[in-house]
Formats: sequence, C-alpha cells, structure tokens
Amino acid sequence: MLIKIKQPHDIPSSEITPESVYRARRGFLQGMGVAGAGLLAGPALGQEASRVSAQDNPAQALNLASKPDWLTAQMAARKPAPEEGLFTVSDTLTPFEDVTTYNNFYEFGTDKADPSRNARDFKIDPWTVEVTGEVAKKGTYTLEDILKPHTLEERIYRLRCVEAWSMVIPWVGFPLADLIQRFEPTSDARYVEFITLVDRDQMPGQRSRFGTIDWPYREGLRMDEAMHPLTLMAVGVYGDVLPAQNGAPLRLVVPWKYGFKSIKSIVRINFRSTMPNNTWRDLQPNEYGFYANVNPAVSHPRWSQASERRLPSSLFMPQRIDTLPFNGYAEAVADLYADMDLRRFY
Ligand SMILES: Nc1nc2c(c(=O)[nH]1)N[C@H]1C(S)=C(S)[C@@H](COP(=O)(O)O)O[C@H]1N2
Ligand SMILES: [Mo]
Repeated sequence: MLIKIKQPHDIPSSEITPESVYRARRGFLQGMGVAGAGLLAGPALGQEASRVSAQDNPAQALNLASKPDWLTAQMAARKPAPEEGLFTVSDTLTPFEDVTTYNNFYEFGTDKADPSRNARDFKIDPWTVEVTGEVAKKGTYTLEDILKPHTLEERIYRLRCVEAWSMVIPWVGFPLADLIQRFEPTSDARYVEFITLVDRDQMPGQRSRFGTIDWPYREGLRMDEAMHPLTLMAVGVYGDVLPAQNGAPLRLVVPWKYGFKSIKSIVRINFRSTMPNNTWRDLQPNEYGFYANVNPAVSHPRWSQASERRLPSSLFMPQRIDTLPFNGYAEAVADLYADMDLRRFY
C-alpha cells in the first residue's frame, strides 16, 4: 500500500511502498526462510487443501489473553465451512503463520511484520461498537450484544491486497446483512461507514510523526454491497478468535474488493444517506477509489493488477498467478455494478 512518506534521501517516492521497503530489507533472507520452512513442513504446493480445525491454530503463541469465555463457547459452536460453493475457495490455504505475521494494519506500524509484533498486548475486552446515523436502533453495543444472536460460520475466502499479493484465509464470522437487519436502517440509509479504534497508547502507528493517515481508519460500502451474502463480519481465523494483528475483535471481510476495504477493529458503524470517504481514497484519490473491486483490467497508476503473488511466496517459489475479475467472485457480484464504468469507478 502506498503511503507518501516524505523521505530526506532520494529514493523516488514511487518506490516507497511498505511492501517494497519490507522486501528490500528482508526479501532475500525471508525468501530463504520461507523456502526452507516449506521443505521441512512438507510441500505446500499441490498439497490437498487442509480443512480447518482449531488444532491447526498455534494461537497460544499469540495475543488471545483477553478472549472472553462466552466467545470461546460461541467459537466452539461454529458451523464448519461448506465442502464447496461460494463460501469455500478450493485453493490451498495460506498457512496460519503467514496469515498472522504478514499483515497490513497501519495503526500498529507500516512494515508487514509490525502488527504481529506491536499488537501483542492489545486489549479487546471490554469492547463496544457505536451504531449511529440513519438507523432505528442507535446505541452503544457491547461486543457480546453484537455477537450473541449470531451463529458463527467458517468461510474460506481469497484476500487480494491492492499491493498485488494474495492469501486464502479461513475466517470465522457471520453475514454483515444479519447484523444490519437487527439495527433497522431507515430508508435513507444508502451507505454504511465503518470506523476503527483510535487509541494512541495501544497503537504506535497513530503516534508516528510522519504518518499521513488522518486517523481513524475509515471504510464504507454501498448498502447493497453491505447486504450481499458474501460480506462477512469476521471474529476469527483458523478456528479461533482473531489475533489482534488481523483486526480483533471484529473486522469486515469483503472478498471481491481489494483488502483495504476489509477494515479492522471496528468501533463504530454509521448509516448514511451519502457516500462516506475512505482512508486510502482520502490519501490518494487518483490511486484508490471507493469501490476498489478487484480488477485485473484496470492497473494501479504505478503497477499492474493483472497478476498477484499468492502467499507464501519466495524468490524461489514466487507463486505468481493471474488475478481474476472481482477476485474470482464475479458470478456472485458483477450484477451489483452492471451499469457502471469500472474504469471510472475504480
Ligand atoms: N484499521 C485498518 N484496517 C485495515 C488496514 C489498516 O491498515 N487499518 N489495512 C487493510 C489492508 S491494506 C489489508 S490488505 C487488510 C489485511 O488484512 P490481514 O492483515 O488480516 O490479512 O486489512 C485492511 N484493513
Ligand atoms: Mo491491502
């Protein structure tokens, strides 16, 4: 993801993405590491996609300290991912290790490894979500209020970052549509806006003096996108609660859009009659739009979106694959944009 950090030295700003910085610094060693680990653990490529169980999740090593008991119970009662269909991609899962250590979560730093390092002590309990705007059931809800009425389910989705890497992630969550219905939006609610926590004490990225992001991180969806059955409120990954770096305790997952739409650690849901702004569009409107549908035919101004690196990838095993329109979900979502010029509404 591009952030225009003003550098005193003369690297052209087009080269300064956290992705390229990270790779320049760690790329070769990391490539060796990933390849080596792959040999030890057995081949990942062509291996049958593992189905998920909590045993696959070595999460004891991560920040799960503040997981409340009721959530443990609700997580245990989740529905497994279907064998096939829209909610289960058949591609090999991206290993837990990559899903939880290669992250974009700028509140915790701009390097891919920063969130897993800096979010270790992140407190999610107590957590509340404010519901505001064009909606009947306004109010401040506890996390338990938000989650309790829903049956959690596993879904295996592709995640395609606008930086041209991708993963296949087994989420645990519930349809956003079910949550929205409980709040009873008014007929004026045409968009939903989501807002991430601001907490300078816990989130070092928000203290950074060169950050150009105007916190809080914000995202938005058109109401029909928000109500689409693919749109998920996620509370877990790999059969257990979300590690902080993945957006604990509650994050959005919109699998046909670039990853930046999938906003993490949500504290406010705001129903609006007008289109909200979103963080990346706010920073670079000519590079990042509101819709942000995955589209191999429309390049980012500074790189192609025609292909992607499927993680884990390394110098020796780049795993470069073609990017699919709407990230492979075209059949389910293309109708939402039938009368729109997707070059203009990127
Ligand atoms: N609040 C917040 N949400 C965010 C981000 C962020 O920096 N802050 N990064 C986004 C981007 S660019 C991506 S690709 C995904 C990454 O999700 P993951 O780290 O769980 O794979 O989170 C998105 N949600
Ligand atoms: Mo991203």
